[in-house]
Amino acid sequence: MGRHRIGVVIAVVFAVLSCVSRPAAAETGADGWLRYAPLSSTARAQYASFPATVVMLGDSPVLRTSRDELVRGIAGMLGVRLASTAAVGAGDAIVIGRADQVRRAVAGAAVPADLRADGFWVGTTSVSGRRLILVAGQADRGVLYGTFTLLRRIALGDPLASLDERQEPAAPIRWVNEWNNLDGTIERGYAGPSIFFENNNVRADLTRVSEYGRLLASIGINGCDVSNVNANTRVIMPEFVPQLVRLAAAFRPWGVRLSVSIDFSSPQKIGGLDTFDPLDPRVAAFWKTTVDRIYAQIPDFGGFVLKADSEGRLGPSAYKRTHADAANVIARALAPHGGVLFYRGFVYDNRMDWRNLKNDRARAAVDNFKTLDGSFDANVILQIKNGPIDFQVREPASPLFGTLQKTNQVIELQITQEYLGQQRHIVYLPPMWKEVLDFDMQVQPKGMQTLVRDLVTGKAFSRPLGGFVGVSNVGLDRNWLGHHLAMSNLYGFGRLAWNPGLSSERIADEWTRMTFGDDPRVLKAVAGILLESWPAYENYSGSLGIGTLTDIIGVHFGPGVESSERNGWGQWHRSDGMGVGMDRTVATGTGFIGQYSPDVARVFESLATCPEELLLFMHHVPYTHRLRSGKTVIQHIYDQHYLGAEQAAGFVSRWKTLEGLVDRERYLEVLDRLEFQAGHAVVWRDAVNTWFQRTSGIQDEKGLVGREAGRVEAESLSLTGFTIVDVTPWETASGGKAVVCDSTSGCAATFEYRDSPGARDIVVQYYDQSDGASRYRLLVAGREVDRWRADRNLPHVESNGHTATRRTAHGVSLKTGNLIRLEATPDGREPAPVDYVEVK
Ligand code: GCW
Repeated sequence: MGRHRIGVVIAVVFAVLSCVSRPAAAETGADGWLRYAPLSSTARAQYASFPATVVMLGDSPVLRTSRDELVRGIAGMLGVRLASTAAVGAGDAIVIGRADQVRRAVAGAAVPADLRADGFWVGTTSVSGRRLILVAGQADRGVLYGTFTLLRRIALGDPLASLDERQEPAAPIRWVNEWNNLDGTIERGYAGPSIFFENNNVRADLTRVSEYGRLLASIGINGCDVSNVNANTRVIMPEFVPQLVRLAAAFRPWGVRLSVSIDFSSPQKIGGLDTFDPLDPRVAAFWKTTVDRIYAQIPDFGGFVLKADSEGRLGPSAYKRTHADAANVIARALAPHGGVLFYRGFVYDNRMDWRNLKNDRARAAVDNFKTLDGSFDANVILQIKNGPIDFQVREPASPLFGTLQKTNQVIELQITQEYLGQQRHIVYLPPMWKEVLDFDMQVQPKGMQTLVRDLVTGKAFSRPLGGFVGVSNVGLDRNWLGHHLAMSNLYGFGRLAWNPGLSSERIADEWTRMTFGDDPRVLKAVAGILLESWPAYENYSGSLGIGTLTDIIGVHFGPGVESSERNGWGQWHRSDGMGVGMDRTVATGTGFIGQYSPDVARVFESLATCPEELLLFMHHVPYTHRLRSGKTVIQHIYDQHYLGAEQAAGFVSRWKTLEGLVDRERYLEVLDRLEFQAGHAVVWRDAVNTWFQRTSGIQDEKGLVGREAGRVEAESLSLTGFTIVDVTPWETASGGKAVVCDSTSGCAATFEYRDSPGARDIVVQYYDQSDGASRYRLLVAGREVDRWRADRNLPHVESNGHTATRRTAHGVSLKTGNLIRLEATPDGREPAPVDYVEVK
């Protein structure tokens, strides 16, 4: 056999093999919801007469992307390889192009003449016996969005026969922000290093950026700020601009405009000036030169995001100038090029005196921006976080949305789960976002609703620019966000930015079908987990509007109830021996409630009408205050934490019903995260509950708090080599203490099982610090029943609420009198810490 023939044979064998094993190999999560998995034969049947040709009218990078995506999607889902042509011919076809072109090419097509920016129409028509599917965009981007919509319809198994759909986005701004640093790290990123930068440069290989552009385009996102709002001046320096050119090029075929974050002191830091005073003409000249230089190389550059006078960033206050002065000087440089300036509303004093009960960080946004309404230039957009504090598990809608009427605004939502479990917990966010978007600010004349979504889209006060910004922070992890299920949040953000009227249920259903297929058992289990996940997380991390009771001055992950108090950061919940909550009333508190319209304020101000999920955000009440259920606040706190932990445990059992229905890789990876979450929910529950029990001095009337059945403290076991240590904060260890091992040859803790014989779960709570990978072995009567390494890469180097982790050995057969032995070997600086063992 000649070399050539051997090559052919190998290629054929390889093709056959890779075909056979393809579904398994492909499921890394890299394609997100754009898997284009083959449709089931029943679903495929209804597309039996699908055209085999795509006609692309006109030509541009975005049109080519649209066509190629269509070819890819149809090949994947229907197994049809579309032929591509440039003109409508004799047979059936899918025709894609701008509305004017489609109208010209297909006589009588019902293409609307007045599509708004980014809008499209998809429909079917028949011309002299030929069946045509038409995708007509207002401009190229609309064609792309229309194409993705057609593909989604097929993926969801919708019939196409009577397709006649016009869509336009709710708002022009649908952007993501990525808090990426130039060194490749990501602030509040939980899925690996940056896809954009490494070693202070743009990465050499930008494949992942194009792939990200594809995901973004598929949900209608049209802009991306790639650099951290805690900005690095280098990103706009002349020598860096050619690198930005490469990023813009990677995004361009997907209709995503590039933007970067800027440092307000740049004129001084990199411009050679002795000032960055926004009213100094030399400063204006610096911004103009800088901006002109960028646009000369990136004509479709989007603009800048600016965080000024916030968390240590320099801003206009250095020169006693206003936020409007600061925004406008830069906006004026951008305006001639069509660029926009996002000015962040997240401005507050982080050195507030906590002793003063009238101080309130929640007031900051309105206090800072109210008087400036109307003084921003037309291309300035105020970027406002959904709530007045900072992405907590429950906050009211920021009153700033209703305060600004002559200023463009966008809502900033956080897709990355900074305070919400950092993608180690599943928290499906559309229900939370929708509560804010659907909140009625009541700032228009009586009888008229002023929903937050109509304020941010610009509809309520006819503002030309408005919309949605999502802080996404995807990383190099193949599945983008670290947790396969977390992609539902990126998907949900885009879908809501396009149409905030969509329901959370519908979004969850769409996403699940495309991500995991349409088996009804999968749909039910996944929807169940997603829709219950925010309430569950709220239940175990901080209910009644108290805020996420995490270590707020640290990594924002695990419990740390007291960290909010007695510091200048203003995330106070003001729990003391008598009561809990921030008094934000006008009558006796900080007056924050008075920042809402009178009708809204009236509801929040009164204990009788304040929604209970926001009770402790708005009021300080005694622990014995009775809720509408008749329960006291303190008992409610205890009970909700038990409920939340149970819900998280339920996610594991629901997911387990999907074994064999979901591909192995994603099944196991999701299972691993859900099991961690269920364990960490217990950590949360116990930390918060024991803290409140000790602080309030009021016992749990159900007698559960602090008395977990079957639990034995590590410090009470018979220890070989282990030493007993205090854990800080105390509530993050059962009994406040743990044991650690300082001997490289390992330590052991043993105890005798005294209960009745049977199959039991043995739980070990240990601390998985990030500075080592200790090894553990669990033995019963000398036989190993479990072994593991503490290598989860949790975000801390100490034993505390961030690193507390539970490991369960299921169904271990125990006899009365068995010796249970835990062996532990430290690694690096991690001393194999153990908190307790539980037999259940
Ligand atoms: O939530 C806080 C984060 C900071 C972030 C800041 C902001 C980028 O903890 O990491 O900084 O908000 O939004 O500016």
